[in-house]
Amino acid sequence: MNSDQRAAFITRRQFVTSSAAVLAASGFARDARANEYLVERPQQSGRGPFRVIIDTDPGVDDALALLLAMRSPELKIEAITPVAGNVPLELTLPNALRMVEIAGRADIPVAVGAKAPLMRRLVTAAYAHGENGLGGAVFPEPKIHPVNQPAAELIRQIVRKFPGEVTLLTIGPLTNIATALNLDPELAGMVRAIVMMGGSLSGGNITPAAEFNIYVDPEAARIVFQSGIPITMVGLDVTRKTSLTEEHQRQLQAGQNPVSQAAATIARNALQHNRERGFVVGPNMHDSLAVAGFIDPSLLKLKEYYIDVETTGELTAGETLGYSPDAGDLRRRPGMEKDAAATNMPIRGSAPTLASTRTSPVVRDKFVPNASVAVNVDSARFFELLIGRLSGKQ
Ligand SMILES: [Ca+2]
Repeated sequence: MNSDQRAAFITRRQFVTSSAAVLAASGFARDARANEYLVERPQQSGRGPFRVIIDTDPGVDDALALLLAMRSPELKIEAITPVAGNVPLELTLPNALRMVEIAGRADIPVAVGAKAPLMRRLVTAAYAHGENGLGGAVFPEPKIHPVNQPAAELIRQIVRKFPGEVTLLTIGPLTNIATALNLDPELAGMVRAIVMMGGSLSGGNITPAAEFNIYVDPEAARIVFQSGIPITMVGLDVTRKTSLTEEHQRQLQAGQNPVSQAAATIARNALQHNRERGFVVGPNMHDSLAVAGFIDPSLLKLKEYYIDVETTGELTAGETLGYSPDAGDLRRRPGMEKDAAATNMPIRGSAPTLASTRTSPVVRDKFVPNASVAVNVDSARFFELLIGRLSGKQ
């Protein structure tokens, strides 16, 4: 496939992505009138199991997300692929192995991912996750080992083995996923969907512009957003509403199983870390929300956007831009949402510089959504699911 063919392929795939059939298949219902995806209940009973690969950088909230996933019968976890992010790979890899061991799920292959972003030096978030990535919670060295294939290769093999079936749950920087897509140009067309913790349409957390996962590897994120794979973006817009509390910690502590006890230890350390650093908010369960939103889509309210990633800004790299003809100042009054001027909204970039060969600010002629972005969350029901699953109550 040459680059022109690939561009046409992506355009077609993006068109298909926005179709009701794909959305229904991915478990989200579309309310055409509001152009939003609303609850479709009941979802939980009988949903799945779905084949998933979890790409992760544990990470306090990753650790709890992994434990949640491994206790959820809706998921058939084909692999876990640690990547450098919150802390270096030397820590995210053993942290992932520890969680697999604690959950008694040594059947799940864990594959070694990327040590560094595609084109940048690694920036970590030890300030939020502690030097060991688990808020300082100490667990024994894992006894189990990763498989031989590198993460990107294992992702490729699994997706090719089950074309159209595998959802990528990505809760770290997107380096492994972009590497897999770069290895195999046909792979994007075989991935069922991506459910991503990442991005924000309402400001960042590591810079005013960027959410951490996208900030760490914006070039990888851009490859993923432009891949044509149907994406659900669970970003800071909703994950900011998932602060863990002392009460949640007590509920985990009361759970009489190794998973609940480990989660309680991590939660206790994370709360203490947050308190000592004086953070007013959090610790937020960003990654667990992405996993929970896949398990039970009725937790999230979604809206279609065209998402692009800033990669060249001196201060803003990793910012996710959300284009929509019916958001912000561009929205039309009822009855005019389908006006040609609205639906033909071009995607506008920065004004061309004198030195550039680009002469127009328009980077795409027409709005075609490439992601469903979570714009609201039922936080109470999210925590019921998270704490219930971890503590063994549901
Ligand atoms: Ca993470």
